[in-house]
Amino acid sequence: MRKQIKAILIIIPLLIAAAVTLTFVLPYFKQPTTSNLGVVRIYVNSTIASSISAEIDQYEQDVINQGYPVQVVNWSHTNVTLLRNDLINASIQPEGLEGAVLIGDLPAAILNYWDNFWGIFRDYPCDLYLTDLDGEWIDLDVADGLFDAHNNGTGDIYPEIWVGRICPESLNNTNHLTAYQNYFARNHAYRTGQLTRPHSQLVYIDDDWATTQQLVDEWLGDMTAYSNITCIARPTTTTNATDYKNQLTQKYEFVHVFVHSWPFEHLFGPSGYGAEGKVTYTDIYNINTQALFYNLFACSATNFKYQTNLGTQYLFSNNTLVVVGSSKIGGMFMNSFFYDPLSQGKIFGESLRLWYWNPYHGPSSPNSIGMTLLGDPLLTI
Ligand SMILES: [Ca+2]
Ligand SMILES: [Ca+2]
Ligand SMILES: [Ca+2]
Repeated sequence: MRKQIKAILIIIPLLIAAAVTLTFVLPYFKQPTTSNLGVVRIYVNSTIASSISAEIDQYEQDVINQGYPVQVVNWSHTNVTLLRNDLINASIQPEGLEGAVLIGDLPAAILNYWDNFWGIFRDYPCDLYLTDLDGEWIDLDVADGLFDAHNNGTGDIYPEIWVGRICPESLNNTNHLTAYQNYFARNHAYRTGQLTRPHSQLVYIDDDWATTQQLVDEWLGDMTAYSNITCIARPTTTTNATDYKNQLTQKYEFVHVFVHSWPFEHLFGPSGYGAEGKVTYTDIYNINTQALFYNLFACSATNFKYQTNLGTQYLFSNNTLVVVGSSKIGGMFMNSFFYDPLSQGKIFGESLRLWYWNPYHGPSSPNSIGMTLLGDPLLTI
């Protein structure tokens, strides 16, 4: 007994000394956010807030039940810089910031780029502007209000937070209030286990990304979130508009499609001419789509500034909860950097944020910078 006390008396001062030494030697390490969740800010366009207040109340409670501190904000400013500044301010508060859900028509940064293929400048909304909080965004030609360049600023060009948008207001074929109500109803149903699918994924790869079996195998090798995968790719004639429309009525949980596209239609067949048929936003509207989640490797499909863009049409169709895709020419490469976190139970927003940190197609890649999340970024597969 006496020996033990003696040992303890010797050990305690040693531990204190070690702790004091470590305090001075080691730099401050940030706690992993998974063990101490930061705030989720839910921004609601103030013009619709009262009409969907019951839905927002339920959604807020659902996010609190996930373990996040939640702040609901009614937002009326149309200037995207004010929204970004609000996010920056929230991120430097002691409780930290995980991300934001943008409900209703809320501002977006518009970027300008040179489309090599068509030889014209195009504009697209870029939500990386709202998630990279310490990088710098530059409008070289102040008069046009379009951002042209992105650099490290005081930090880096990578995203610190995530955002997702829930807004049906670009659709002219859908009652917007009903679309919000239905979306939040199925969102709550999914969260409470009343909307389910077999844990399965359709990987649908049209001609130009399925030129060889080896290429198909490379895409499939990165689809790490599901073990039950149906791949339709070769021969290349098996992938076409008629077949794809039929596949959308099947009960997959997740659809990942590779196909040439405009914001408002998919163009099946090689080189983007639609030789194997088109799938328009009207088709998506009319089909009883069954999947809950989509990854659209489909140029400009989530350009949510276009009326009746495909991404928004998918999101407010039947059962859909999340659509990931590109608002410009491009789409997701290095898919395992997105699917690995999803398979580990991370939420969609965080999975897309982590994907941006991949070594080859990060924020400096023109293929990546339009990546957008439509729907609830707090869901998991
Ligand atoms: Ca500009
Ligand atoms: Ca950054
Ligand atoms: Ca095909």
